[in-house]
Amino acid sequence: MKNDLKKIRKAMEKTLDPKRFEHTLGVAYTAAALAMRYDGSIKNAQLAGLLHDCAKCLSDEKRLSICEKHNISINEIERRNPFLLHAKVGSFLAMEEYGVNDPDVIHAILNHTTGRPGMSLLEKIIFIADYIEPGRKQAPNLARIRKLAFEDLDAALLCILRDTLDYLEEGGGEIDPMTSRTYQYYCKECDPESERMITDGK
Ligand code: DGI
Ligand code: FE
Ligand code: FE
Repeated sequence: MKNDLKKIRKAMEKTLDPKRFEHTLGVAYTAAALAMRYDGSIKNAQLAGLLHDCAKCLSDEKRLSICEKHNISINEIERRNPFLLHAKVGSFLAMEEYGVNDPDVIHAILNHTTGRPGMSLLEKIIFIADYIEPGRKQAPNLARIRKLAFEDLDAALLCILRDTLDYLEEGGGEIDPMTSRTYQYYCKECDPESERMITDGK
């Protein structure tokens, strides 16, 4: 299948449940808006946004079996929390089923849940759009992070990582080492001015 946005949108409507499809459209449009703000590729933002959760509505068994069949590595945390694999499996399906060959788009799908140290602009945009899209309701500090995302991308990234780690710590969720490494990396990267924006909520 060609990387035609309309075709991929239709394919997502088929493969995702209605709520996940709505979320997907929200991420695609929010990612496009962030790409406009930060001079990124609007097309790639839409493409990665549309595909980022393409493996979300598969069963855990199916995700595990796709990994095993195609030699995709599974760490201990992923084995115990197979929903985390929707990012790895999603990036595989984006290549194999949906014909995506742009490595940046593939990486944006692959790293959209845990992030990674040294993310590209597109990876950051998808990670952030996933958290702030209009359909999201529950996260703390959402209004502030939504505004911050259009002012200082790295500050928004750090805020999301910190809130996600807090949420996992409070709820007893197992933390993937990549999520903590990403947070630590961006703590060091973030300049003091951004740090002030995060803590003051301005
Ligand atoms: O697929 P979505 O729900 O749209 O969003 P997502 O892929 O970012 O997944 C969000 C969930 O992933 C959220 O509940 C926090 C969780 N998460 C992020 N990093 C980790 C994690 N869960 C665990 N157990 N460990 C992590 O390191
Ligand atoms: Fe996801
Ligand atoms: Fe998502």
